[in-house]
Amino acid sequence: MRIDIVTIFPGYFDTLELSLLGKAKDRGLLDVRVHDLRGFAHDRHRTVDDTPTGGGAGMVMKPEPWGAALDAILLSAQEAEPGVFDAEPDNGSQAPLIIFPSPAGEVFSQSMARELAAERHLVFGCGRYEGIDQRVVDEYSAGGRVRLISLGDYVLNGGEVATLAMIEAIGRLLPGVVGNPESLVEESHEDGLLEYPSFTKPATWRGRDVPPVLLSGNHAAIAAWRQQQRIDRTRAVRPELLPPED
Ligand code: JEK
Repeated sequence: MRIDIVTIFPGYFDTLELSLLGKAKDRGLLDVRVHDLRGFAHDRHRTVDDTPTGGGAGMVMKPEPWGAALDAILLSAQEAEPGVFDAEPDNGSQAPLIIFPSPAGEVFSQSMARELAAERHLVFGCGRYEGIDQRVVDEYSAGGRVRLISLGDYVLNGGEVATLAMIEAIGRLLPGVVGNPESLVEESHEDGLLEYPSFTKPATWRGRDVPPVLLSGNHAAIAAWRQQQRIDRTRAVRPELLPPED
């Protein structure tokens, strides 16, 4: 998968070199390219923001640098793979999908991560200040390959942290990225309950014993205990995830 990121803070994405995703990059499974939006601002001060039209607090990102950055990325995608823009957006298009992290977007979820992991090319546009001039979203939405996605119902200072979280969730679903595919198989059979608690050695730590059933070697009893833990935990902290009882 190819991922382009447009940001005024490229340093946020240095962490993509670490851990699982760094290895995926080294192994050619993930091709991440970070672009500094200021490199597409052509005035002397490389200005990317301006005052909100109609008044209001804060600043808004100017459309021109965004247009230049996104056009350059889309052009390079087309040059790399000339067929990608041929199909219609609702007909299995392989054209890049542009994601604008936004507090006004659809809320990100595991099912969305699965959808996005099936894409060939994602482009993340990370806004700052009060966000990006709406005409940028409208301009690229005309191609039918734009999504506004929110990380959750709280306010961040920009799209960078949301982009990192989404890339981590998507990246671990790509074939060959997670070391032990068994853990992904387990997840794909998910029923929406919270997970069971995990333990390792030693069997006693600070007077706290591992639940004895886990040392019993009785695999059916272990599976039953874990499933009950999942139900109990879900009822305690996320009852809305439980199937409706009648
Ligand atoms: C992208 C700029 C900062 C801060 C004003 C007024 C109520 C806030 C934009 N889950 C998520 N939360 N926040 C973001 C996110 C924040 C961003 C940008 C994503 C670009 N900002 C900012 C305040 C406001 N609003 C009405 C909400 C707007 C995000 C994601 N993904």
